[in-house]
Amino acid sequence: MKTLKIAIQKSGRLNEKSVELLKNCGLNFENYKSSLISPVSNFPLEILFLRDDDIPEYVQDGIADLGIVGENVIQETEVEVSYLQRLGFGKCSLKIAVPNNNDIQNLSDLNGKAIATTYPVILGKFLQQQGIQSDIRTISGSVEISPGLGLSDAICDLVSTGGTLKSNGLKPFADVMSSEAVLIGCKTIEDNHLVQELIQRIQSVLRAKETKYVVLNVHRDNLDAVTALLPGVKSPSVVSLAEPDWVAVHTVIPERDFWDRISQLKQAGAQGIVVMPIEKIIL
Ligand code: PRT
Ligand code: ZN
Repeated sequence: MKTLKIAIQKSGRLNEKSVELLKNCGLNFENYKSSLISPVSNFPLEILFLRDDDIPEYVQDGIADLGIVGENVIQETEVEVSYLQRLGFGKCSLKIAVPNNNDIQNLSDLNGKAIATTYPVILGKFLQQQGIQSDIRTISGSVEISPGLGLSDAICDLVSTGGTLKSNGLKPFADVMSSEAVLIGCKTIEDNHLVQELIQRIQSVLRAKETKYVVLNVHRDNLDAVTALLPGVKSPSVVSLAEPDWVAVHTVIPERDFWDRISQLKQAGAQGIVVMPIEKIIL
């Protein structure tokens, strides 16, 4: 059986979450900071640790079969790869930002202005779509200081908390793209059964992360009202208790509307609500 290769970031913002995800998929490997390649002992897979900028091309060229990288890097390198799975971490947006005390009000005010960025390809396409002609200044880092130094009128950079913009006297002005880490594959790999197995494992981990396991007690008189609020994977499990008028209900609740759902359950008569994390959900 051919051993697959997956490229992940060696160090940086995506490294820890990428390693954690693969480990949660049950893959055993060493995460040596010094090594470039690490074999997985219980799956025909090798992990390549690379700079994130190199990952899309390695995958496109088939040097790695799979990769985990930010969508922003994929779009900027304009590679031909398949998007296999969004991974829900490394979320950020690429934004145009302008100095706080600035007369730029509308996108058209960017005509003729200089915008500094490390994402000239994505920014160029965005401005073209908007019919704006700016002077794109490609720089390799510390984009946020360039207006203060008089090198540009605006910047286009990744933003997550917005703290970097704020501390450099800049404000977000326009959204260019939103991004998160994604699993990509080379064009020929999608149907490979090992890739399918890995995608299923990743999906079961992601599903579990979005969901909580909940056990609660309820008087039989209130059982219908409580179960009406609960989806479960199929439907909630109802278990008898030693106290004949009471039952325990076991179910799963989506993380996103968790607190709303819990307060509705309490109002409907649920008591002793116990909430637990879930490791995996296999459908
Ligand atoms: O060494 P290597 O080349 O592998 O890494 P790198 O230094 O190029 O990338 P790295 O580790 O900084 O980021 C990897 C990926 O994380 C990016 O390609 C994005 O997909 C994602 N990501 C998520 C971010 C951010 N959030 C982010 N906030 N990448 C960079 N930033 C930077 C941004 O450029 C700016 O300088 O953080 C600053 C803004 O952050 P806030 O929180 O102040 O808004
Ligand atoms: Zn990089």
